Amino acid sequence: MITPEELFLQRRKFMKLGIGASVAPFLIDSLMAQTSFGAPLDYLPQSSSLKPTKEEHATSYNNFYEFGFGKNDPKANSKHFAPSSWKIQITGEVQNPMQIELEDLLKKVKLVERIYRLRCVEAWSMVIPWIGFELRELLSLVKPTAKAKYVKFTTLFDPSLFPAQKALFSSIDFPYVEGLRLDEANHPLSILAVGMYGKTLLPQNGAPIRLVVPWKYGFKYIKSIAKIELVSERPISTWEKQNPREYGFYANVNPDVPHPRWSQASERVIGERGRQRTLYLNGYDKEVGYLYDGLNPKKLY
Ligand SMILES: Nc1nc2c(c(=O)[nH]1)N[C@H]1C(S)=C(S)[C@@H](COP(=O)(O)O)O[C@H]1N2
Ligand SMILES: [Mo]
Repeated sequence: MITPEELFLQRRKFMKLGIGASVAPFLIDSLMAQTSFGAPLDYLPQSSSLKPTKEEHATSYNNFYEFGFGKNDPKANSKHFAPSSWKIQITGEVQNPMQIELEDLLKKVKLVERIYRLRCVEAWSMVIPWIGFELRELLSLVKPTAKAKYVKFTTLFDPSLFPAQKALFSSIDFPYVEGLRLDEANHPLSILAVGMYGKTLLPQNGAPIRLVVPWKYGFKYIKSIAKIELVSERPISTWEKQNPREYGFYANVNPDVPHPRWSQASERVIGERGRQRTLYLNGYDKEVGYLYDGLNPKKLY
């Protein structure tokens, strides 16, 4: 349990962080304006027993290929990432398409904190206290049409901000693309994060806005989102395109479906000594399991 007092202290910490990334201040304003911040903290019974990974690890051991392939590259190569504003386009099969400044979008949604497990397909894991809002809130603003079956997300393409997007040869295609089925996107566990550890998201973690879907492998958590499209056909995500045998569209965490080159039965816990058993749907079976009734996880990985 996190007490109201602790929340208050967190808010103050948040305020003090007004400097730094230039996209930060509006987020703090919007958080301060919201009285309901933190209300669903105990939304998940298990979240109170989760021990967050040290912030230092979560902000320095990263995957963000736009800043390089090494785990330390995103932190090292994003020092000058400071866009002065951030527009998001929400388009496709929707009744109310919009192009909106993140600052304005955040006035229309309710920010919450969610402590979730994160499991990377590379068999390591962390626990992260996110700040964000439910994706379904944004979807209800744009009103998907009856033809909308999937949500497609695209990272900003701007080589002046993301150095690796300049490279002629790269192991993955840019811009990075991800997707969810519409019912997955509408699930209350799916959030768009704008902060973590009580602070505005840092560039290496996908500033200013990234997806978080805790029952799926980390590569679904697309960072620095510029475009969200409602589509009728299933999008092909970046890693699926790169190697469809190894990375599927669903990417649901499953200890019984090994990666072709390694087991997924256990995970290295970042910042801890040992490994732990990996849980089906990363421990969120009770919440999201019904979404996959009748799907063969060995085929639809
Ligand atoms: N645009 C973009 N988003 C991305 C990636 C990336 O390379 N580019 N890497 C993914 C992978 S593989 C993981 S495990 C998570 C890591 O998030 P973190 O560095 O904040 O822990 O981001 C995901 N989102
Ligand atoms: Mo990952």
